[in-house]
Amino acid sequence: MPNLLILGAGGFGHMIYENAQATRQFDRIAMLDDAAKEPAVIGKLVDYKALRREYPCAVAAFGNNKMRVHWVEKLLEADFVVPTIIHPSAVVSPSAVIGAGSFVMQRAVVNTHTVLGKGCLVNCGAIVDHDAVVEDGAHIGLGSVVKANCRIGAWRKVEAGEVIFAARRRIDGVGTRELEDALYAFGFGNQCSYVRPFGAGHINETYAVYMPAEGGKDELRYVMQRVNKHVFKNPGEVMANIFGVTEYLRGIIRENGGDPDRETLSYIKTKSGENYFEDTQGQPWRCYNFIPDSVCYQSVETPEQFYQSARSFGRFLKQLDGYPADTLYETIPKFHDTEDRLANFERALERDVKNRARTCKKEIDFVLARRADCSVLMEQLRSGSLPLRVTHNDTKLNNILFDAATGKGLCIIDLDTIMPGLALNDYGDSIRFGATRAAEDEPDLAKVHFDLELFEAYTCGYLEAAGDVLTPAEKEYLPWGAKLITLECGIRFLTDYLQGDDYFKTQYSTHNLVRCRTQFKLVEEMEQAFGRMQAIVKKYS
Ligand code: ADP
Ligand code: GN1
Ligand code: MG
Repeated sequence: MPNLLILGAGGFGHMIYENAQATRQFDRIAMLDDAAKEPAVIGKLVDYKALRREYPCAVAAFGNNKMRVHWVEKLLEADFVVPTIIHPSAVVSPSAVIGAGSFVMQRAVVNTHTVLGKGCLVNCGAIVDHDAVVEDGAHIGLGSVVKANCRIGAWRKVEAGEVIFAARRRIDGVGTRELEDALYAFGFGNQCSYVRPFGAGHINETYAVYMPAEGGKDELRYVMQRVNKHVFKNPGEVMANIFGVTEYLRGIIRENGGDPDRETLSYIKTKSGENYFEDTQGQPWRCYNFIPDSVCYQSVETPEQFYQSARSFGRFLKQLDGYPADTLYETIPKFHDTEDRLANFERALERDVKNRARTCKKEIDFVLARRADCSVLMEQLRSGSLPLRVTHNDTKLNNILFDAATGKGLCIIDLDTIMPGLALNDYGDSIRFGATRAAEDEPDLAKVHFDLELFEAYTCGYLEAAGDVLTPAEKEYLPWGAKLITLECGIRFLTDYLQGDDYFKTQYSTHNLVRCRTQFKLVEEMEQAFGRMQAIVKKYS
């Protein structure tokens, strides 16, 4: 065993002397001091170089933080081995990295992945928790606590009994205190590389959350969303539905040999165990795992892709066939009650708060001419000829993720509106958005057409996947589902336009009116093609 030289023979030096003895790693231990006279002191500090051969190991036991680091550096320069002295009663994680000449005293704890620089002192009973960084020469005082992920600067003294909380890092892409609070609430704040806005929904605010990955790259790992509280008045109920349904789906997917981590969303609870986080403004935030190697499309590219989305939505209906519908909250009351949507429209028209009715007379007349249509499915529901099922209620193409490798539908997203509803509405909403090559907000109506080839692809996929669940009456009314949900959606856009755009996100003042017009153009073309739509449905029933 080597001999050890301790520089400094004050009270602290003597503690280090005892601790070095307790480690049983050294043979002879001697001290250097300019003032103290006692048998263990064999010379002055300036003698250190001359003693290197006899004492190959040396430490600097000075209470002054800067002086301790200064001497550690001099000892290293002079080719001494400068060991760390860790008392046997201290608990030091095997993953902790501790620099030259640092001391960990009796009953101190240095936890997982902690990094200590050189010449540090973790005094008796102090705790340095996981992932903390303690820079050169810092002194962590008696019985103090440095909490996880904290950084203690060089030469800093943490007082006895003090508790240090992690200061927040600045995260790239985070522009608001609320988003930052949400990231910390879900436990990503300390590692997160950056955040960016994500997706193209009309309702929520969505962010992609990147984390450091192997090879120094960043990886999209989580999706963080601020739920629109104006639309969803009771976020607790929305989240209860979502946790209930996704956990149920996991079981079904597993039973069928699928991959529950890819085929349904996995929502994450906050660090305090809540299923969403409420920020200081009362806005709700939630978070789920991003599904790697998945793609989300804003418009249909090929009939095959639309067919695949139909299979997915059909399968979704089937998977939820046994879900206890009475446990679901109605997150938006009367969501697809077309008669109620019509009544709201008529109220908005009467009030005309923005004086916009004069700019959309044609669209208003379009609705008024179809007032009776708004009751067609509602009457079937009331008479019991169409059943209530657990439905998604917002089945447009950008609410499904595709597998990037196979091109098949992978996972249904945007589960806010899962409620008891009509299967026809789910089928119809997919047709509304996807059975056309034009965007929902295409301003040039000459480009907006209802596409029967796409209609057929979807109908085929939906009936293949869900045909055995649907009743003959449901199948018969599928074309009505397509036409009425398109009319209803147009009515909703028009209502929002009349009310001043306080529901759907808009980019310009007539955005909702432009959206309404595309919907009504599609309704008109569906009306013209209604017989052919019925024939196609029949072909696949
Ligand atoms: P909204 O109610 O605002 O439509 P969504 O949950 O549908 O909220 O999310 C908005 C958009 O974000 C989606 O349409 C999609 O474009 C994108 N998005 C959300 N989650 C994912 C995901 N896991 N992968 C890819 N895109 C996603
Ligand atoms: C909204 O949330 P998002 O963008 O997927 C709306 C749907 C409309 C759709 C029109 C909760 O869907 O009902 O059909 O816009 N969602 C809600 O594009 O109102
Ligand atoms: Mg969406």
